[in-house]
Amino acid sequence: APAAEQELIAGLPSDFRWGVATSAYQIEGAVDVDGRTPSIWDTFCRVRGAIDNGDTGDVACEHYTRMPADVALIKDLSMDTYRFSVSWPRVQPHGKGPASPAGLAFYDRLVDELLAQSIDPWVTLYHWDLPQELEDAGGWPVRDTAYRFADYSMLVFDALSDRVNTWTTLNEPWCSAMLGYAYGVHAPGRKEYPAAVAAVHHLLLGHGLATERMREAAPRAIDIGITLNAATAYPASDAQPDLEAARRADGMGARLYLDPLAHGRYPADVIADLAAEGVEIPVQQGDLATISAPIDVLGVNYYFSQKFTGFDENGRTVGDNGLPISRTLPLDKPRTAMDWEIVPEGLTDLLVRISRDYPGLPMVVTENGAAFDDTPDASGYVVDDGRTAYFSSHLAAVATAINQGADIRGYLAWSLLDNFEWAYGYEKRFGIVRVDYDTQTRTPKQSALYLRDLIQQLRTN
Ligand code: PNW
Repeated sequence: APAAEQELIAGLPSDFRWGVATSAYQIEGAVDVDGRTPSIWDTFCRVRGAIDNGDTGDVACEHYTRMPADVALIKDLSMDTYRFSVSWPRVQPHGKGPASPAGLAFYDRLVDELLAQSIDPWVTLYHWDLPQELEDAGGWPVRDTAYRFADYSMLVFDALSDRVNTWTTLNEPWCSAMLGYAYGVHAPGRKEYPAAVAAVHHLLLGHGLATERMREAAPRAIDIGITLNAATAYPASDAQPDLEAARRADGMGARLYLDPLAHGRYPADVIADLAAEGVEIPVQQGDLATISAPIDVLGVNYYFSQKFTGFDENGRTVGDNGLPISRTLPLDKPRTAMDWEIVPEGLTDLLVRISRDYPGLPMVVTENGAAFDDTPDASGYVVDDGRTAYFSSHLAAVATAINQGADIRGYLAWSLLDNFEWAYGYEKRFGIVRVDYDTQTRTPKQSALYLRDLIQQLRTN
């Protein structure tokens, strides 16, 4: 890595948390064993054209049966934290009612295995796999789903809270609501804009209800948080329409979540933007107090940032629909295989901005990583220079944010394994460990060894 980056990274705190992240549907496979019922992703994978190559999570990385070896791998890589998600339909097959003992038993074994290796388990309760039965009842646009989520959360909490100290309610509610219910590119594949905004509110309400109940039931001091995906929205220029486009993007992408969570109110400018589109957030009495229940840690997932303009190609600022123009323009940076631009300074700017606007909220980077077109040698080893450089530049960006006063406690790489990359199927590889899907062989890539060596060095400092 460049010397300037190395120096910044070497200055990271000695008690910094290091880990890797995964999610249930992306790695587990075993979708029809031990009483698990379909989630919205099992259903969506069967929609023609929804997923590249017609891929599904049916087999994935077979983590459900290979879990002990995968935990050993995390240990080999010197990670102290493993962030995984619990599959709702595995643990509570009907989305309501009793837990499935066999489903819970898997996570019970996983937690024991992690603790036996001195790895901290970080549980995410919802990483997008809503039980299909709850979608059939309306899904996240329906208020009842928030209460179902809180009930489900308590089933998991009751089973694991004797050993698990860190609990994350939701992973990236923006993705669940917008990709799932507005753009239709993620499960359940609906394109219903007002419903998507209702989904945002009910996801946040579910977070708040679960947070209140877990806190109340906690056997000791535990950490509760939520993970958001956010980015820095750069204006293309200082022209008013560009500044406005960046403001709107930041409003819908970040402040629509951060403001109710941290301040107990939806941002007035976003409410006004939505009203101009004829959309209202279905807030009921007391909801915002629930949503703003205190949390201990904010998870930040970061992949890229974008530049926004309020002008169309013809210089107009208002579209045919009467709404203001919002478009992204290239920042002219190199891109990953996802076609996402590589913008490490966007991570610094994001972390510094959150720490300034929402003070007192410790942060952990709960996902950061990149897909590249890996070329394995005969042994399966991948010299992934692009991914290694991505980690180095983004770790330096985190260190820069800390040096500017941001309270960042740790960094979790996405992802432990190549896995089911949602609408892109298995084509896009985010793993620091290669998975040969024919043999299920795991081979740490160069980037994994880079992180391992780095962690070992920093620990001995
Ligand atoms: C995250 N976007 O998803 C998820 O938490 C992971 O499950 C996923 O594998 C990872 O990032 C890589 O994609 C995102 O369109 C999906 O901006 C889409 C976006 C961001 C994050």
